[in-house]
Amino acid sequence: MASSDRTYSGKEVALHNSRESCWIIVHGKVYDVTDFLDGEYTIMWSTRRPTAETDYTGRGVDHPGGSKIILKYAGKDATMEYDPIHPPDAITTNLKPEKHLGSVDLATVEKVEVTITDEERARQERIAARPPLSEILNLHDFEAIAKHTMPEKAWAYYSSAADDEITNRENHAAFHRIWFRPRILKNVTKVDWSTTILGQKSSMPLYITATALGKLGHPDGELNLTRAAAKHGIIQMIPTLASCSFDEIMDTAAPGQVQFFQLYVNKDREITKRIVQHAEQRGIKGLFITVDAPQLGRREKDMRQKFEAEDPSEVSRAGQGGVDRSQGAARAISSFIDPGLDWSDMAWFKSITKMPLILKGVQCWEDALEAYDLGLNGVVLSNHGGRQLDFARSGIEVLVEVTSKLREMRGLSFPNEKFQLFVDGGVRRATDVMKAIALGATAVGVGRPFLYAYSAYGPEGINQALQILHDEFEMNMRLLGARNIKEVVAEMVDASNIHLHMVSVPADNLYESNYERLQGARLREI
Ligand code: 173
Repeated sequence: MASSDRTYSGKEVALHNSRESCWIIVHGKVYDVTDFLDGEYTIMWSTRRPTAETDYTGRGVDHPGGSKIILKYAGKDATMEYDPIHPPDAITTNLKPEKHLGSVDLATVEKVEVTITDEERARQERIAARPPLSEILNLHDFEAIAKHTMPEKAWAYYSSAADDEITNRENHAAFHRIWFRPRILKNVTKVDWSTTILGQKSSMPLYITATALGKLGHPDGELNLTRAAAKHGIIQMIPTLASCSFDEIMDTAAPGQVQFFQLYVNKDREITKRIVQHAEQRGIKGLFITVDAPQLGRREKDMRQKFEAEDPSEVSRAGQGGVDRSQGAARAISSFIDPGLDWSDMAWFKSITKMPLILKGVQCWEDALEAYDLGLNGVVLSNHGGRQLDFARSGIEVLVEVTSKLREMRGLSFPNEKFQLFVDGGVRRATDVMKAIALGATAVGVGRPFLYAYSAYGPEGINQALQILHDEFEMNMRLLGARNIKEVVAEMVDASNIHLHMVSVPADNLYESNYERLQGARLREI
């Protein structure tokens, strides 16, 4: 058997290009993935090498992307295809050590021929036709450019939402039902919109929330966010399902940079414990446990992409005893998430970490109250960007009932140091953030807009997005008559219509250009 310190030539690897013997190269290492072709594959997403008990579970799951895609790279370098959609350690975690064959002399590896399709050529032309960053005026603009310049699959994954995408649209629309009651003559020469979140300084009352698969939009993935967060003094919430490894992100952070961590709870609690304690040991300042995704929602735009990408024989295997690949990588990589998580687990979390514990994905006051009564440190009122339960209400709407009920039932006032409320979903403007702050939130999370910013314009894009938000805060704090975040109070907004699920503002042309028409089923081309 080959030993893992051997170095192969590209030619040797290229000989193993069949179903019988299938080797691939990822990041300069050679792997024998023949077994993955017939169902010895299950993705484990962890920050660490597995222990003997959790390893190589081999539950007979096919490679979620199908064997075809592996065979396409048989004998070749698969790094480019592998990177965005796999956990950094997917191969090492899932493949028995004896299948890690060694290294390859990359100079001898033939470059994978990338056939440029007409579609790709057209996309490159659109990229060349992007307006200069100086013409990008707001967060909607990034979305509009990203939509036309991102690879179609990546756009479909980031932008898709559950079912009829009603909640997805509602998230931003709900902010349209809140209007300002500005104060005048306040001497607003100096305005300061910095704040503290879970006791940590932030230059704005917002944080970068967790989103999966950051490399789909740009090769540096989440590191774009880490660097921009450092530059602008805001906090990044690192996702469990980042394309970059947790440690890579932590190592990229500036000294003293504050980061939170979003946790998907693994069915194997030992793995969860290891991840949580590793995060704490590396200095994470808040643990956000996702509680709204016991199963992944149906994102049909994303699903249709997969159908179109596959050949008819693959599609017809689904539902006939074959693996249903129609929900793609996201469904497959989410299979470790424990739908059995319940309230009784919270005591366990408290026993394994001293980090502040926040539930991410709370959608009614009853659950917020329960979290408070259990001594947790806060909740994120969120519907997961409209990607989970369609017709879940917006976080900003839920905020109004949570503050009111917790005031009534526990005498709490908000914002509250001990039990902090966060909102995410639909935030596109500093005014959206200010509405949430006025209504009692400590801060809001922003996800997709930052993905679009770096997908469309790379690191400068995310930098510009944050600068735009700073500029919007400066102006709108003055116009509202608030000199600091404490002065952004409930009396400054009229949210009396928040529970009316309709929008009475003029038709929003931004919606027309950014949100896509939902597609019905289409005939395949024959
Ligand atoms: O919203 C998501 O896409 C998400 O949270 C997720 C969950 C599991 C796997 C991939 C993405």
